[in-house]
Amino acid sequence: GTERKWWHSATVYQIYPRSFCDSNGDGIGDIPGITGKLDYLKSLGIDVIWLSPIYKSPMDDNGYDISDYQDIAPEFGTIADFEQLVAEARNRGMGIVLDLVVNHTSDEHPWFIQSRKGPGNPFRDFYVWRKPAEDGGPPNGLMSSFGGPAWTLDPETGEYYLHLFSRRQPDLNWENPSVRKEIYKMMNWWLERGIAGFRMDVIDYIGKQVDREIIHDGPHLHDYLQEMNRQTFGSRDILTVGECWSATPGSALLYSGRDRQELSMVFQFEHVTQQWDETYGKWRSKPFDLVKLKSVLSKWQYALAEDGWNALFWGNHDLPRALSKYGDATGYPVVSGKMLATALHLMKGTPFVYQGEEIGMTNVPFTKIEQYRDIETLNMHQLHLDAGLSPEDFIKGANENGRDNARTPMQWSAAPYGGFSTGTPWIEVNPNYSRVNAQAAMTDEGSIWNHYRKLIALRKAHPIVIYGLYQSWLDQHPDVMVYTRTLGPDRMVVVANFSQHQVTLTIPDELNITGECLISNYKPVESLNGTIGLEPYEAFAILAKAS
Ligand code: TEU
Ligand code: CA
Repeated sequence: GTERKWWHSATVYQIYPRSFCDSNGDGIGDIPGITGKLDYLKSLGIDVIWLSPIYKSPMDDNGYDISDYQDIAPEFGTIADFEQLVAEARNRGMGIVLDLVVNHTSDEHPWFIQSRKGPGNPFRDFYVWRKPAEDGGPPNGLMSSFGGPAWTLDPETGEYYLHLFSRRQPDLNWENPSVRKEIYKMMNWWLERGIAGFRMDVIDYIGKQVDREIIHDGPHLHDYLQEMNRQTFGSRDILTVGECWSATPGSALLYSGRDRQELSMVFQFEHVTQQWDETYGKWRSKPFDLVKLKSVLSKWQYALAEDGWNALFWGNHDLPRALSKYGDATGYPVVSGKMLATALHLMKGTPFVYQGEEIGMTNVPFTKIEQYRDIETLNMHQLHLDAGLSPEDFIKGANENGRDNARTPMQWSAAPYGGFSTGTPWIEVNPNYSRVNAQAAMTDEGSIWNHYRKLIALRKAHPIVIYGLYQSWLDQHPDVMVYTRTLGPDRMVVVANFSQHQVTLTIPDELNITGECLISNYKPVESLNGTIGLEPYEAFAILAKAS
């Protein structure tokens, strides 16, 4: 049986600080803005808040390029602001999880400024330097996620340095024990400030072996994670979640198995990357396939049924808005938003709500590249133009999967700029803020927001939601997701119609059930047998408890 952990029953809310709430009118979200919204998060039932990076940074990648791990970016506030946030959150029974970005730093980090001075410098081996190849070009064929080679020639020393992201994000050399020691020291500095855990950025990369062109799952990855665990959070009861785009069910058990002394859980991305185009990746729009989506989600539920733990999410700051990607933002926004929440939150694992998902925020209809801010999008746009692809095609792809979709300001009310700021925001607000906003959602009993609030409460009220064994049904059904959770004699059936048309569903005899309707986005459904007619995006859960 699974040993009980506090984060098994928790729901995490991800905040992208730059876009959450601006308290001083400079158009940029900040920490006091977050502190001012803690009651909003408390009323939703949130237990943990994961903050995307708040540290000093030139903001080349909006904070995922850190120049001082132990100071706050001035546009976000001060250490005192942060400590107040931690205290105010704790007063409300909530914890703060920080984003640990240690695959790379900013090129403005003092370590890199020293390192690039040359081979004699004690910090030289904090980063990955290589001599040019025979032809004077990059040492090997590694490519950056943000386009182009992962190597940049540094004229000062005539050597190349590695950056798997932007050239302003030089990769740290984790093979260097001094690097690991400095990182652990920094982590303990934050742990002593009472944080509730870490989300670990591209943590599957820290075991990279560059000369063998091994980037993720390197041979020492798990040695480093076990060392990190021992040296920092292992003795504390905190939540750790690794971002692992390369994760498989097998590796997930290595990261999160109960006897592994590594992490609590990992984010896997198979349900995301399976929809991408083989050649153009996410930049070529492609509708998602429910049968494939269900098979990936079920595979992960089965793989971690007895050990390890799933992190459940539809979106984050790198992904398009869930309602636009998997729901129906134009036709049935409210019922499809509730359906998506029901399908995800009643699976086994810790749910992560991305800011704005709970009020049905959608992708933003930008029409020109000047509206975009994300370095990945801007770099890829240039590469598409260089490759002779049409700008219109690129914008179509960015509209569907660009990261800025998740980074437009949180929509608090119908006030100017959606109540996010009294000044001009750093990125345009989605024009639908007058209809889609937190103020309207909280006062509407039938809103997506209230549906999330109920789901989050269900997790706390019913152990079957946390620990029930997952079993999928009707796997080949193209429109409907059906699964059961069982715990002892109790059984819960979850049905979610992912389609915009009515569906007549034939219920397998094994699924016959009569019980309490825990939640629904139309009228309550208390029994299943024979056939049932589902409305567009209809979703519900029935719990049959042994009398
Ligand atoms: O993302 C890692 C990562 O691989 C993504 O950037 C992914 O490649 C991309 O979004 C797919 O289009 C983490 C952070 O979540 C991301 O915001 C950072 O840009 C990146 O690492 C570098 O720190
Ligand atoms: Ca501000």
